[in-house]
Amino acid sequence: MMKKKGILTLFLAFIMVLSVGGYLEADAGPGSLDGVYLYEDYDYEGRQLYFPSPGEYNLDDDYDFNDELSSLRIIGDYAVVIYEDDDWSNTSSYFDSGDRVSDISDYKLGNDEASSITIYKLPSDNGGLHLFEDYDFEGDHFRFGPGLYDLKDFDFNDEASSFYINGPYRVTFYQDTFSGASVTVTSITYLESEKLKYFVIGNDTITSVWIEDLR
Ligand SMILES: [Ca+2]
Ligand SMILES: [Ca+2]
Ligand SMILES: [Ca+2]
Ligand SMILES: [Ca+2]
Repeated sequence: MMKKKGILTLFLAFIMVLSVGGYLEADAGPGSLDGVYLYEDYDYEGRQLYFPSPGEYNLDDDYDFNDELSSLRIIGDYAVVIYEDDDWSNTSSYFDSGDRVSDISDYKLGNDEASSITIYKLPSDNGGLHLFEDYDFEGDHFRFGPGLYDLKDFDFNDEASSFYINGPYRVTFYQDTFSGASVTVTSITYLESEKLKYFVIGNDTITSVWIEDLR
């Protein structure tokens, strides 16, 4: 009986480790597994945190990594939003698949400021909704897979000016947080009409998006 309980306790401990996201630290050397890598120093040096799973993470209590981030890398199809404050608030910077950031002071967030992050899994082959800050696919760029997204969480409220959809997705754009005026576009109608490349649902008004996978 004792033995069985011991195994159960071990099993529960394992589940708990998994449920906080699972991370490992390595002193040096770039990882090769898919995921998001955060580094204490510039040029991918110093203490490293590795996140293989989507989720929301506070860097303060859980990882003893508050206001430490200086560089990062993303391997595979992930996006990460990095926030200045705990609990996913205040200024943020967005990065996605393949990004290598050797010096985060070049970005809005700044050096040694990061306190919380959200990691998203993205579709393969550059799929999903691509949103741009400016017309003609210029300026800051964001990519989203299936799901509901409040652009305020991305520090990107009322900023989108152009978009395209890559793959079999239906996208609903809302002027408010999943309410107010909305427009739904599917990638099929997009493919049929080049003009939709330049279709904008009210410039600088989009606050949230809902992306459905049509497969
Ligand atoms: Ca640092
Ligand atoms: Ca901070
Ligand atoms: Ca804009
Ligand atoms: Ca709006």
